[in-house]
Amino acid sequence: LSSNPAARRHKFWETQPVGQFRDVADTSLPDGPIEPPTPLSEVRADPYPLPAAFEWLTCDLDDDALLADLYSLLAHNYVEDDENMFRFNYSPAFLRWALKPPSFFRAWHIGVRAKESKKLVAFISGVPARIRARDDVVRMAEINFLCVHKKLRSKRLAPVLIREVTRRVHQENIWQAAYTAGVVLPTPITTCRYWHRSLNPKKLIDVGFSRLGPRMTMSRTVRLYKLPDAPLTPGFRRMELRDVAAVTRLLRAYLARFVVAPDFDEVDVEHWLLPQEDVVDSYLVESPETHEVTDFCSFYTLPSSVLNNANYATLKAAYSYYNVSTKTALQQLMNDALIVAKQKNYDVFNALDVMENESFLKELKFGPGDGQLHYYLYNYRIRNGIKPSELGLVLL
Ligand code: NHW
Repeated sequence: LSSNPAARRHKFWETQPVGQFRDVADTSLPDGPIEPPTPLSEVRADPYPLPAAFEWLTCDLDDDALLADLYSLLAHNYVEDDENMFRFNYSPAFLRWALKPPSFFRAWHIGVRAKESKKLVAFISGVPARIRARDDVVRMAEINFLCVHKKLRSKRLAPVLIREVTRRVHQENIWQAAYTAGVVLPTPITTCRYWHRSLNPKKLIDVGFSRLGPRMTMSRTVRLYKLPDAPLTPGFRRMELRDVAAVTRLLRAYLARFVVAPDFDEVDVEHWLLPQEDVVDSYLVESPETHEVTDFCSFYTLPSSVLNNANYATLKAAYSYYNVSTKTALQQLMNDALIVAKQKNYDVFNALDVMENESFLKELKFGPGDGQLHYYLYNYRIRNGIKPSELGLVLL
């Protein structure tokens, strides 16, 4: 039809309670739920039908064999960059962390397998979250890891997976969801960009992730991205269990500034932010004088497989997660985050232009990436959307 995404038809999405492109100009529509909840007795009781050769499988991620199957489905079929040079390679430990937060629902870990071979061929998941939109804290599902095996693409399996997860979310009396995607669907609440900070520029250039700048040599490039050997801020240290209360206080006060943000309590902070090797890392500044925790930064670990390169199989990437500065300038705090990521052998540090990240990206030598990340809410309208800097939510 047109290269304008808003002009494209969406046979599935046009049937769903999401902001529709045709309503964008209608200022009479109120913020908040698009449809009211239906009585639980009216929620469909049976799973949606699948093509005859397939069956639903509620996944038990404590089962190592099942987790290995999920890992492998995603490692071979999940998100690639536009040029098909890299593919996300979420680790099994990461998947367990991402999918089993406090009060998770096993029924929301939804696989599809071939009846005969029992091979896992598709997946979608949700986890519960409390997300605040303006003054309204809403129970939502965060939907992620939607994946259909490459051989089964374009057969309208994705809408069946989405309807099924929606049904199972409704069964818990939850009527809203949050999700992100690289594709444009009706209708993003905001559109963000990834920025990338080289830590190992030589490898990034070798694998084709980045290019040597004009009039740059490799040795000048290596020098440009060089970082100190150890963090610079006095009192900068790894977060520990005993810090959960202080970090929760910092984070709650900070996230209150954004239009859309998670409503984290201590139980959430312990799960989502307490360091786990090669999954999530958090650091804070404890004042050497008062022992008060004044600043906090965190990143998660998401490697990418390097497709078709003779020298390297994976890129080790850190993704900026939640950061709070009250005493240490955000730029200095993030410089220390870069330094620890470099110490831990990450190749690149990525960050979205959400929250106050714009204030340090250029200064700390991040460069803009080519992909965009669109944020969506299901059954919740935010008229006119928001700016990336008004968004306080990072999904994995
Ligand atoms: S985004 C990552 C999604 N995964 C990948 O990109 C992996 C590689 N690709 C694939 O596996 C993070 C397939 O291409 C997928 C589509 C499975 C993506 N979100 O089956 P068909 C998430 O996981 C629509 C939503 O023929 P396919 C977030 C598309 O617009 N919809 O396509 C997930 C079209 O509908 P339309 C997507 O290529 C959020 C229809 O699917 C989509 O074989 C999910 C075509 O289906 C995407 N990323 O499979 C929504 N990609 O109306 C949650 C395509 O345009 C909503 N589509 O005709 C909330 C639910 C809970 C509510 C609770 C109250």
